[in-house]
Amino acid sequence: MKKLFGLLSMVLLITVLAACGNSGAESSSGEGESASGDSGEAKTIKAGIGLNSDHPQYKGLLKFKEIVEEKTDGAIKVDTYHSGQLGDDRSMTEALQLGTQEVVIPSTAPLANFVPEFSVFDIPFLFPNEQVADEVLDGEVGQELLGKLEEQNLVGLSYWENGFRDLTNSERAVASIDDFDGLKIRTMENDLHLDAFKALGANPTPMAFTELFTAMQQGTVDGQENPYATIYLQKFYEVQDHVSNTHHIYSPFVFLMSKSFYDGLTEDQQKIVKDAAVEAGKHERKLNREANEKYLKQLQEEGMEYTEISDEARQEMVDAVAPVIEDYKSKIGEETVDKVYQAIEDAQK
Ligand code: KDG
Repeated sequence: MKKLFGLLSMVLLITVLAACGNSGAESSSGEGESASGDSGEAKTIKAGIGLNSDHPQYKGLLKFKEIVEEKTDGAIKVDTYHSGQLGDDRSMTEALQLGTQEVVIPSTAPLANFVPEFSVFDIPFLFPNEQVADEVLDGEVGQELLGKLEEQNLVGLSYWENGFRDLTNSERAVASIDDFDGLKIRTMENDLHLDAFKALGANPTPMAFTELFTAMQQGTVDGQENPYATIYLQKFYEVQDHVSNTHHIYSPFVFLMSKSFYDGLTEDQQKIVKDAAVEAGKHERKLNREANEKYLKQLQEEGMEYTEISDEARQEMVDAVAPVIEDYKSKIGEETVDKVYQAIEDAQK
């Protein structure tokens, strides 16, 4: 009996050791994978965004999932999370650096805390329209900026669109710069946004998007600024009464991937995820433009009062923020600022 027990223990031990050896080899580094990256074990991309599942940003992410899973024949699986389920833009970006999350699509504004040059897109009244923004972002200088993310252990695969930001608040109709006086406005976590709102006379507070709705509901802030699609789809009209077409900043999104994950992909897979991020981005931009066009009307139907900013009133805002822009040129990097201004000029020729 003792002998039989000893034999059984030995067999069990050998089986366990063999199993450990196998799993170690498989998870080591994809060694022995075929060119298509098919090691038999699917790689998983955990992808998170801050906006909710109705927003074009999430629809774009689903498109990315569809393309990647189809083109890799299931060798790469994409799990999607919306509404800040994985955290806010900044903490998700940090998770990419640590390698605990693979994809996030933040606005460029919080990204400036990682690569200061991204703040060039925080310059108020920079882009005249979406088409010029597309040309600059998809052109040389936009791509050069994506390259700078590598030093931060991040890979920028493409630009998507958040869009032109417009002001909402629960205090008063904002028609001119005087109406900003003392308004408690939530801004994204970005110094240039903060200083620009101070220059307009407001009392700005930086805050993560995930905390914004409650802050407006509880009156911690009077207002915020975001594109109409976000204002409508996140139901901000439930806690905000006034909306004005300030169009003060155009926010791009950046499709970010963790560098350690990207480096672990085969060349074929890297091309697939890059192309998918570009393709899904085109889809997202289209949906987002359609959404921004239709949601201003629906915000009014939900009871928000809309105030149009006249050309003269907008010019006063442009003049008020001009010294802030001057001050930030050296912080952003003169070369980057000049290149972006030049690219905007070229795009309008
Ligand atoms: O998913 C993106 C959002 O987290 C965020 O970027 C939205 O513009 C935004 C904001 O105001 O924080």
